Amino acid sequence: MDKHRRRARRDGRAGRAAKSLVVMDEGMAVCADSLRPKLAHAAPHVVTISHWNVEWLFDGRQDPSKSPYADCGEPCADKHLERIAAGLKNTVLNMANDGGRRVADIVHLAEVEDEQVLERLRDKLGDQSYKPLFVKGRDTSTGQDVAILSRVPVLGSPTRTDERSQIPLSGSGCGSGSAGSLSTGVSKNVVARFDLQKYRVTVVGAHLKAFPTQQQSCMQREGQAAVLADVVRGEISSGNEVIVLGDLNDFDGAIMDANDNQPTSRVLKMLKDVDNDGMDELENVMARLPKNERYTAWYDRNGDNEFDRSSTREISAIDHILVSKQLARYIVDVTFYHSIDPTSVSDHFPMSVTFDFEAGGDAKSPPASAASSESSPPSSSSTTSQPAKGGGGLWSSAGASKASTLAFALFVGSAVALLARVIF
Ligand SMILES: [Ca+2]
Ligand SMILES: [Ca+2]
Ligand SMILES: [Ca+2]
Ligand SMILES: [Ca+2]
Repeated sequence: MDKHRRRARRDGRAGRAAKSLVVMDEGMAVCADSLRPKLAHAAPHVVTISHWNVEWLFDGRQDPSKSPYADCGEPCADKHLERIAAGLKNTVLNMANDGGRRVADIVHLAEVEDEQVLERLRDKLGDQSYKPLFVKGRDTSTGQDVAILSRVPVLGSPTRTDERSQIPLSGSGCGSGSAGSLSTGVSKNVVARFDLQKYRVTVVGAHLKAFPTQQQSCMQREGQAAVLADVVRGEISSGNEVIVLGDLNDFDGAIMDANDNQPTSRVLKMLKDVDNDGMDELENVMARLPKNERYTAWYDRNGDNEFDRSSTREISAIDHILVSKQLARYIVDVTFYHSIDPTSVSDHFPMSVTFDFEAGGDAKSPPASAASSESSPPSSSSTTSQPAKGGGGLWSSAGASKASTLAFALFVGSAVALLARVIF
């Protein structure tokens, strides 16, 4: 938070002259905008989907005191909005990316205040072909929401899940002690469906509870993962492909990030193997990157407000894009954009995955090294801590019935229930 306060004060002093904080080349962006092709209202055969935690993209008016711009107000919030717009134009929306092939069609954002701020961001980007998709969430503590800008038409209206999970889940590796509450929902999530070529794709965006290894947060996040896994199973049962993306605030124990961070939770495992049968339904696209590029966030561990690019101590991969296996066959590119200055723009880095639906759709598996040497669970605890089946859902809470022989029946039952209640 010190970093935020310093930034806010600096913005307050510098006001509109703080151009040097912007990481992009403004001239290039204007040029890029004028070159942006006008897309037909249908998904092109090359589709890029991106995610970025834009760190308190608020309007500076009556913002929660946790916001770094609460004190300085609108001038600082406006400055931050400009930085984020510039950051987007310089990364996931940069026409220089592969001749425009990798310009994002669907951008998921975390830490957006509301629909009005989302619209202001879109207007700042200067491209009205991106439509704001927003469903107000339930994080009353921060007021933060997740949101989507999309130039692919959404099917119906975007929605969200308000389901809850009991916590802690049995077999949790989060640690002993209280979960701090009896149940949890996913306060920040969005569910939107798109037709991407011949596939109906459900995009599930989320921002999960912060603090990867803190015990109660870990337990809550596992409950949140159980809720999202329910949604994913329902969508797959409906015949849809699925992309789960966002700030999941947790590490993937099967794919080491650049700093070898290990999760204590099973959040990523649960979101990849959504029916807990030992086979992943979703692939983490990070596996396709070399290990030294696998980081999405900066944490100023030594509190010096400096990001030391020569060290891995302050970086981690806690944002993720998980893609169902059928879609994953079409992945032609994965990029984490590390050009962003995390000390002045956002403490997270933007990320993209690009699909080419005319590129064959086969032989696009992650590198063998990622699959073989790194997809093994890091320790025996991964197998011993398998979540118990039964109870009220696929992942039961501690103390709930462990009627594993009923697991299949319950799975079918929950899938039918999901079909009935999930969305549209
Ligand atoms: Ca506000
Ligand atoms: Ca809000
Ligand atoms: Ca599975
Ligand atoms: Ca530092």
